[in-house]
Amino acid sequence: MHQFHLPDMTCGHCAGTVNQTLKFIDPACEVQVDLARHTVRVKSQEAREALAEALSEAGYPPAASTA
Ligand SMILES: [Cu+2]
Repeated sequence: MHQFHLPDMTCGHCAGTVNQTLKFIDPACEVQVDLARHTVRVKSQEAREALAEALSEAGYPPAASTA
């Protein structure tokens, strides 16, 4: 289970993009978005770095802290 803090994920459209981005990297992953906290939990076998890089490229760079 990975958790990312995405400060730029602010609305439903962002959440959709984040979801699509993660599913593109790992179609089998489970994604749980918390818009209020700007966080996303990802259940995936993929390396954290691979997911973080894809999110950054999609315009949602994860913040250093995951809290
Ligand atoms: Cu948005």
